[in-house]
Amino acid sequence: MNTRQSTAKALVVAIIAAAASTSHAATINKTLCVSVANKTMSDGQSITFWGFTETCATANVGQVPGPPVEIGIGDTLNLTLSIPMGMPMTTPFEMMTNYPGHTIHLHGADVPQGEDGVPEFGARTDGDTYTWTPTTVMGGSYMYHCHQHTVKHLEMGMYGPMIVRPRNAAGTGFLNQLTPSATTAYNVEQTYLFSSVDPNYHASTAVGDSTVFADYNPVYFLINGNEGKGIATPATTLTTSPNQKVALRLIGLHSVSGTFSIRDSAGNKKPFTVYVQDGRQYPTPETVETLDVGPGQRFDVIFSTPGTTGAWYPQMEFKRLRDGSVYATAYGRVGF
Ligand SMILES: [Cu+2]
Repeated sequence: MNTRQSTAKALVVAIIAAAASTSHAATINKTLCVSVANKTMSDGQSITFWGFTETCATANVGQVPGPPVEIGIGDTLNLTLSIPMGMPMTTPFEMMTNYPGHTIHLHGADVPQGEDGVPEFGARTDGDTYTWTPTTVMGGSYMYHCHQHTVKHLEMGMYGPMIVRPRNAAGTGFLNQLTPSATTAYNVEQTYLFSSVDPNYHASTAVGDSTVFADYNPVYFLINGNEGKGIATPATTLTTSPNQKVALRLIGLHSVSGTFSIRDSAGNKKPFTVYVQDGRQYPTPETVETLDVGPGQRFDVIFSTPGTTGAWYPQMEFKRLRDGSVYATAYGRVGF
């Protein structure tokens, strides 16, 4: 290494060290409750969900997905699940005779077992506080979900996005970057949380170790809780301008396979670059036209809008686990 390389390396180390500083770290306290949410689907069928909500004193206000949990690198998150005292409780707090209550599992977070929200490993199911402090290398997208009888409760809608963001040098706000690396800078961002729904799993008879759980036959495929069955009826929309960098946070909470792409109105694929997978930055970003997103996975990607006005359609082909055939495609829209 020559002197110039050495100086350059020292500068990079200094910049990384500055970005990694946690001297301005904050403590984020957030409380979630569980509430029923009834959604009318595109075919007119009403489906009962259980959703997390910050509106704890009101009935039937569950959100699917739950409210986003945002935390800065170096911050300490105290995420509290508040469940009314006096178990056993009424629906949705005690629908499962053998599996009462709920937890919050911070999926992908490196936490001690006591913060992990897994009842099989001793987690409380009558409310608890879950604490996590993400380090410098953990910028990116995560998810939280209930881990009580996961097959049932995940399907019922008990999930939401969790985003770990780099703070600015003063600690007063977040940078528009996926990670502390300036190479991940973007102008605008949006979360694409994928999920699937099998109505049979939502039936009141689907309790305990019911045989209904032996097979999974999803009927509805959601982005951010909406079906978005065509480009004219997108599940989620973002409006920006030409020549902008758009970050999409892809979060897989579906229980099937899926392939993500971004296409124009004629169906032509547009390239996008994957910077972060499962909360860790790639050493070398990868530019692709399709990306398989499986259950539990997260990808943070960036694409550039073209120089002229128009719209592109980020979309997810939901596929059968057995043979990869497509169930349905859910569409979003980015206008520019
Ligand atoms: Cu639950």
